[in-house]
Amino acid sequence: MLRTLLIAVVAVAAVSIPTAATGSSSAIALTGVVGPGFNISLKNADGTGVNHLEVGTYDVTVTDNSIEHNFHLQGPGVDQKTDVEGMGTVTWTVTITDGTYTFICDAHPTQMKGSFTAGNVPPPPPPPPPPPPAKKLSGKVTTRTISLKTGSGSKVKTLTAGKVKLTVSDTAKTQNFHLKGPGVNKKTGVAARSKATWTLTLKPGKYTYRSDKSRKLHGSFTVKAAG
Ligand SMILES: [Cu+2]
Repeated sequence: MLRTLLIAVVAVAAVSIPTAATGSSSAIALTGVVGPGFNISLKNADGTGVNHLEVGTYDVTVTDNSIEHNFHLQGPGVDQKTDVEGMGTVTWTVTITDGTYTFICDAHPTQMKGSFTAGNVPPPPPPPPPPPPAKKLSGKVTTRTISLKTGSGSKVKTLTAGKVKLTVSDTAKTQNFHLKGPGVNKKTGVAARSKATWTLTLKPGKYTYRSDKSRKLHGSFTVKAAG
């Protein structure tokens, strides 16, 4: 009876040991070295530099050869480092996921650095779109009329907030062109004929243009927020 029990215990132990061994050996080994000198590296088991890894578990064995440098591995879900003042060898078991990882010496981060990608690297964010060019407008005042038109010649009723380049033609010696609205208050002289070019930033709200000498000469338009 006791003999049977003993055999059973041995049998269970024999089965469980290989299971544990298989579990730990699934991690892939990488080797990191920092120092001596201003050298830092992270290599695959075959000695090549790590450029890209599959997603998974890795055993990173780091040898820190210097009291001036350290090895700092950082990226999605990973932040492991040795002491700058310390030396020695350490093994980190890390889970590498999609993204970009860096390894640097924290004391010399611009001179001693490296990086690799893993899994499906998220694409870099697209560059911001360039600001739209200034919209061209033309204003005109005569002795009897005032107008504000777009580049294509239609009357300005609504605009999108942003930059405009307004060319004003003041052909009347008795009138002027006066534009007023959020952040803008520009006018030509009443007594002179003149041409003016104003680069303006229009903000959401209502703008009016008029002659300061005649109530009949006026107009308005609305500016809406961009996007
Ligand atoms: Cu360093």
